[in-house]
Amino acid sequence: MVYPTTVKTYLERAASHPNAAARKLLEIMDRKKTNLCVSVDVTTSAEVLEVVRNVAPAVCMVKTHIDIISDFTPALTEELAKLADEFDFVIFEDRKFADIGNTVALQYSSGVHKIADWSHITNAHPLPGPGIISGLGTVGKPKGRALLLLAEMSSKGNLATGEYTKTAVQMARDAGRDWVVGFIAMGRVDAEGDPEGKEDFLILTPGVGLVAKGDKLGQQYRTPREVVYDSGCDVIIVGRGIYGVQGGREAVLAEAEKYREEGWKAYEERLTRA
Ligand code: 5BU
Repeated sequence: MVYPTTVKTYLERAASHPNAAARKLLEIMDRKKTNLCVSVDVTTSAEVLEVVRNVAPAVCMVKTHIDIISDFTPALTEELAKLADEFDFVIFEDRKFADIGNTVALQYSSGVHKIADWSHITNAHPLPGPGIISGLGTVGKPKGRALLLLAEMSSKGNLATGEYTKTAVQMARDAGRDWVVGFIAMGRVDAEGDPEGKEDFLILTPGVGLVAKGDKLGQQYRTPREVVYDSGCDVIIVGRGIYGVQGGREAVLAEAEKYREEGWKAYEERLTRA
């Protein structure tokens, strides 16, 4: 089945999106011709900034795990925000909130990381129920931020399947896409219940690799084409496959370019699929 959202351009979808962060992302994707998000899972501020500077021309989004940085200071997120403006990308803190509404609101706004101050997009497990969405919304909505729900995961044996995934999609529908703009998922989990593609959720997909098929800890990889063309996802998320390549700065950018090209080709082909 050709799901209607997958034959619309990112720019067309930007035009009708009610959320400012999602609109910004879709516009950047169109402008830079990229659906690549690089996941910067390195553990010092200097390494994060180095990887980001290397891959910046090729990405629409940079994904962080800010709690793995051993020498974190606010200077890091200030610099990331500057780079995001300069190189035209959005920042996605992959925080995977998973507590009651009151607690996640504090985790999102406060502590040392103050995630809502610099991260355009973050994500949450639907596990605790709709209170997690409203709790995060009290902090993120006034700032024009966006939330993704984890409807599926890439790791072997994960429990986000079947009814759980369906409930996650329903929770997003109930919340409205002016705040919940889409899902972490492996495919178009939103197709059922919206056959005409009127809702237009974003699907962001980790577990993407051109060479490796997985790691020793349950990660599973698919190619950009499988993710974007076969499964209709919107953004490919790549970590070790890009920042892990040997050969220094040029090699890292060259690898990012390779993923960008593969992801973009798959997107262009799906637009014209009959
Ligand atoms: P990798 O190096 O490309 O395997 O990194 C993948 C990143 O995406 C890493 O930061 C994970 O935390 C993240 N991820 C994932 O791999 N799978 C998931 O289901 C989710 C996030 Br949700």
